[in-house]
Amino acid sequence: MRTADLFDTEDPQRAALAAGAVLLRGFALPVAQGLHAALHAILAQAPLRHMCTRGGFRMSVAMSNCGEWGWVSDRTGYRYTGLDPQTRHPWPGLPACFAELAQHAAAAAGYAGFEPNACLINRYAPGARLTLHQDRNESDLAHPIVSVSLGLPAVFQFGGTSRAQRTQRIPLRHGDVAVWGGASRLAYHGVLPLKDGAHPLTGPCRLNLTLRRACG
Ligand code: MD6
Ligand code: FE
Repeated sequence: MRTADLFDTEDPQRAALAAGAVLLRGFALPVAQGLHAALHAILAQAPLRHMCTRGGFRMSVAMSNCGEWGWVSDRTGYRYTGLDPQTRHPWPGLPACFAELAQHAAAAAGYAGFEPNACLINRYAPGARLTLHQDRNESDLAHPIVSVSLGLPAVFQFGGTSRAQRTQRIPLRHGDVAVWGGASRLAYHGVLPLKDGAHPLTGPCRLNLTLRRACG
């Protein structure tokens, strides 16, 4: 598919990535500063940390969470927890501005009634990357995932439901929101190593928020 064919001619801001997956270009721009300010408060309570994979590798992306549930990884595997294993406190609450953005983006992508209860926060410094993976720790895969990009641009890899299928490369920029569900919910995806740069809001990094309905 040519890149130009991805764009809906009715709305040039909307790109269909695949069945069930929609990219809403710049959708979060009007609220980006508010999101960033809320993030600052969250990360003071639940600091970013480099988790380990089950295989024992330190992840290059630094992570934290807010909401009822937080995604964690360690030598025993991947799961959602109600407590931050580092502080032993509940994860900070999901700010209203996060939930509202996710609900509006989901509805714009055709997933009305999305009520997130978990938000994974990813911070990429230059060189950080996320290898191809599926998001499959959520109990009900009928709910979509809403992914918000802030700061430096990145290249998103997006494949099929088997690891062997070829991937497309999609640039994700500050303010872009991807909504991901239906036939794409178990698609393999990843992020290529972040390039050096500086962004007026975030400085030398990219921040990604993925809002989910993790459990219940
Ligand atoms: C990122 N995102 O963009 C990593 N997962 O930094 C993800 O892994 C992701 O963007 C599921 C759905 C959307 C995503
Ligand atoms: Fe993911």
